[in-house]
Amino acid sequence: MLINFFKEIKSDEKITNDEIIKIILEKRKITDLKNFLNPPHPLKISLFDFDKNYKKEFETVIKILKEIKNKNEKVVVYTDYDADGITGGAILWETLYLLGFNVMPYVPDRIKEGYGLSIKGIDNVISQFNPSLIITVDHGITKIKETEYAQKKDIKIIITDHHLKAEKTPKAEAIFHISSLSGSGVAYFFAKEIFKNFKSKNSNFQLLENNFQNDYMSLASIGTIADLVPLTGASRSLVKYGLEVFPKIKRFGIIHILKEARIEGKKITPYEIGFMIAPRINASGRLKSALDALRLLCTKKEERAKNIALSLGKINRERQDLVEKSVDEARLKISNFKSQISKIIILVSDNWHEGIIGLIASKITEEFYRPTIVMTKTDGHYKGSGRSIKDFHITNFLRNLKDFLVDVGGHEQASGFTIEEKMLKKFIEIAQKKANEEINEKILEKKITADLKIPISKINLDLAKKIESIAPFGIGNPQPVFYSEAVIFDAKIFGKKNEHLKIWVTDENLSSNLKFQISNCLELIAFNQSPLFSSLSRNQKIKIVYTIEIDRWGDKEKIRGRTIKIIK
Ligand SMILES: [Mn+2]
Repeated sequence: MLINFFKEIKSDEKITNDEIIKIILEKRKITDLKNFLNPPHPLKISLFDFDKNYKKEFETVIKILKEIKNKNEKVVVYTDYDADGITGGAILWETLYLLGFNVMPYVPDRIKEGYGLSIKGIDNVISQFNPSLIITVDHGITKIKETEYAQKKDIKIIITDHHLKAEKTPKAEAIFHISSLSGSGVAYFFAKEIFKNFKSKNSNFQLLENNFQNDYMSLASIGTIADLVPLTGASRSLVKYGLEVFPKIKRFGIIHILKEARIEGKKITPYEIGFMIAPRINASGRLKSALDALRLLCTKKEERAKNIALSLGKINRERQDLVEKSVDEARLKISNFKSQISKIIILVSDNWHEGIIGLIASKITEEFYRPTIVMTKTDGHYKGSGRSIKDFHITNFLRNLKDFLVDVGGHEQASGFTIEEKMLKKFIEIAQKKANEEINEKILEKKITADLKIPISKINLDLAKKIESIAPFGIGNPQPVFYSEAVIFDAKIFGKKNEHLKIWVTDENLSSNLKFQISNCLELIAFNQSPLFSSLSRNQKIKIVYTIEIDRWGDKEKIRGRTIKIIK
């Protein structure tokens, strides 16, 4: 196990906690400290702050919307089926609806239509709603011929998206493409600008004002975290303030998701969003229609919200079971490999659910620390999903094999592709061969990355408080990780089944003198690590990689560490 760190702080070094924070943020290329510690409120950020050309672009939007409203023509908000699309779609659909537009949401079917605008999807929209305008949320920036197709059918297209641009963009009536935001973030600022233009004399003025201050901000924070958008700049503003207002939200959909996930009344952090709330919204689109999740977020009927939340909870558990079962099958396939595990793991099934192959690949990558490709049969084709380890660009790897593939897309760590059945065998053979050439042992060595190597004596409650001030943590701004070489003072096991471990550690140079006592030690919790207990002893040297947090009860505060890895 390799432990990487950005900088080492020595025990005789004089350094303040503020300086430690500065070093940590520097590593993240965050230099505007003032703005970072006090990010501007999303209400103070305008769509036009992202690109000054948007003022002109937006005039077109207003012109189109006014015309449509006068003629009472139909608008369709065409969104994506994942948590980012669903929350963004909810924001934009509801804004237009409350402003009196004749507007419907449309969420494509993941399996039958696939991601984004499609000819099939546009045909469905026409037959169901016959709109004169489609506004996309969280997709569209690459759909040139689909945009043209809709326009030929006399439908205007406005695109809001954050995905990677291609060389050419569609000839839509207006495009708002902001890559530093999530799709729901773009929808938030876009909808807010529409509200600003149509708010006068509107009877829902107060309601919408409140929504942009609370509900829509927290919906956008769900989409931003779920889509793994870096929590810096305006995305940090949305998430920081969006999470703060969660307790104020009376929206039945949110209340009942929290209830069903048993986190009602709990502080909502990116963890609760990423592991409890977003998976429930995503589950809907993975296993059945995602429109239910959008309905849940917008319904005014409490009974309906409760029922959909319960059903999403159930689908999410089904999804978890399905992933678990499929991962078991994947493990079995791996154990059947004749020789040792190859440098890239490639797995094929005829019956894994297409909606979860990415999740299977993630779990296998994590467990075996190998880039992993998982493929499953769909009608006529195989769909594939790849996940990678540090320092290996899986999408570039697949792009170099594009002669075998129908299409491929993604980024460094995650990829999706389609392949024809007759290409499968050859593809696997060549991919294995290329992986053998390109992946060296160094890449396959498991690595842990810490921000700082630091003596235990420099870790204190005030530092933990300063760290809290740079939250929320997530992509782009992860929770700071420390690495210390320490000695053990004491250890014990705890938990319902004695499954957890608690250790008290201090610096090595303290262990031989009178200061070697519990009050000078840092207490650390190691979840599910009790099997280590019997191999630990006082004075033993260990290496620990950990995060720190504040343990609060009543009005008492205490610093506590949480181990990521203990290395003896
Ligand atoms: Mn998105």
